Amino acid sequence: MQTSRREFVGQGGAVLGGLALINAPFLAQAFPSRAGEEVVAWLDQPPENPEPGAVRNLLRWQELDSWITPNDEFFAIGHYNWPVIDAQTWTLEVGGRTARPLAFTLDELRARPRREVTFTLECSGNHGFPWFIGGIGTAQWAGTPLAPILEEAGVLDDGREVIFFGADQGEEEVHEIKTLQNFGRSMALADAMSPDNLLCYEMNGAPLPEANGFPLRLIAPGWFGIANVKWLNRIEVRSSRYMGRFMAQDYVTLREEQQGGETVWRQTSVGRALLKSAPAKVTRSDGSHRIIGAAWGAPIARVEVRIDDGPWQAATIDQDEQAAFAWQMWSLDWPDAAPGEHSITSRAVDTAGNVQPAPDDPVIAGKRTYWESNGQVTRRVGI
Ligand SMILES: Nc1nc2c(c(=O)[nH]1)N[C@H]1C(S)=C(S)[C@@H](COP(=O)(O)O)O[C@H]1N2
Ligand SMILES: [Mo]
Repeated sequence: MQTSRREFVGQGGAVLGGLALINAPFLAQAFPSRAGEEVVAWLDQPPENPEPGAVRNLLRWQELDSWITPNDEFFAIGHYNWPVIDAQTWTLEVGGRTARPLAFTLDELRARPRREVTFTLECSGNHGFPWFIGGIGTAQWAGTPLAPILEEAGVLDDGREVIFFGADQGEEEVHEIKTLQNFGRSMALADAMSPDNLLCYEMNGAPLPEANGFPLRLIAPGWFGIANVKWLNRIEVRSSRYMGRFMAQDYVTLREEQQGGETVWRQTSVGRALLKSAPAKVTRSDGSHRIIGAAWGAPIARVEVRIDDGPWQAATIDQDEQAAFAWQMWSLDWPDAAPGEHSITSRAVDTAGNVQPAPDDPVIAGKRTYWESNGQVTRRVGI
């Protein structure tokens, strides 16, 4: 793969040892690190993952040391089974309300125009539970654009929704009627036609790992994880709204709002990513401390950090590794850290001036379900 990364240079501009000479693409990332630093472990470590069958390999924030998450450290979520697919016999079907139903082999998709996107994939449930704070990772995804394929299929005039089906299946029950269904998620036709969407077969230069959707998945940059359907084998255009489990039951945000003194309930399907940031780790080097974190979900203008009840301080944003849909690393030097326990909170501000909401912001306080938990994250550390 192309590794147009700059040399392994710390934020101060010093080349660290001889590492720059080693051709190891995922070591060679800029990251706000200092030679000889050690990580000060968080006091509030997340509890053990209670759902190892469905959720794997969560990011361990304090071990974060690269902009790109290596494939073997990338989290994975499978709500049904974890299909192992034979790429030789697998095909992608495109049909429904289309003039020309199409089918593609993996080789045929790989022969089409190739595009890459560096995109931070976050599960919308991330930070919804104390144990679930590592459902996030950033990869360079490669594939072929979706929109030209829908154009070739010829969406009929009444086609309004595009459903992406995975090969994984599970039992669903509606009014005591049990059915075996494939994982499915839909998008409005206009959203599906976005030039950003890729039919993705590669992750960080390697074929998609099985856990991340081999041989093909949708990559929908700017959308929460759930939209990025893995083990994709059928794309279906329909004239009516798709109301499958992962659109209309799970991954539904229920929020209380006050409108003119009345309580109004807003119940929405999880959709686009939201502005967010989190402290990743605190490091110590020669007795001085530094707070390092990430911000994502919207174009980031700045990140601010608060220690205990102190003032919000502007963090430095890494200018070297930036991409429209990827997280931004930031850091704040903490030279005068006093011994004892401290809390660290970060908040991101996007280029439109929106601020990542505080826990008591109505948008967070009025939210009843755990999805889309983009409120400010506080961690505890002992100095
Ligand atoms: N077919 C299928 N696609 C899926 C899922 C799934 O269970 N089945 N899980 C979704 C969820 S909830 C998330 S957060 C992302 C996670 O992608 P990853 O496993 O590659 O990290 O995949 C999404 N795509
Ligand atoms: Mo998810």
